Amino acid sequence: MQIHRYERWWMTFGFTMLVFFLLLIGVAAFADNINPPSGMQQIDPTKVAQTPPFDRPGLRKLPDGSYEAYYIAQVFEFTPRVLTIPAASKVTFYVTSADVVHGFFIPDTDINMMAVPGWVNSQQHTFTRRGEYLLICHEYCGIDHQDMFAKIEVQ
Ligand SMILES: [Cu+2]
Repeated sequence: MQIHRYERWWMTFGFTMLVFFLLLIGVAAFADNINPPSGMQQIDPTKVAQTPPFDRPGLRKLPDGSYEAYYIAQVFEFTPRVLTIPAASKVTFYVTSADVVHGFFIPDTDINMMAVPGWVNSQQHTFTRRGEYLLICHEYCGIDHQDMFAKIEVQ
């Protein structure tokens, strides 16, 4: 079989790049210990409403003055639908899904998560501006996805 010289150079370049990038992934995974998220809290998606702390979704004040907010995402609503938070407080949001994958997004903040059945996702935010915030689902979850939202009032 006759392979043109340029074709051989190009195949050598492609193969070299493939090996180089596989090596980079190997170094990142094993030497630098960079891996997909693990050690996340798990939950039985069929028993979310009975599993503490999601059996009482809502806001909890911690001894250090910060807050924890527990949310359940389920077609096509968030529980709780309205949450009132004191201004300038640090809130850790915990969210899980009781059915399919949902989004958990609060525009104008850095809260942007996925609510995945079987897993508890969390993110922290300090609300410095008073007012009303919208919490929306930004992962298509079904026929009424566009109506899946909740409200957060910062007072
Ligand atoms: Cu949705």
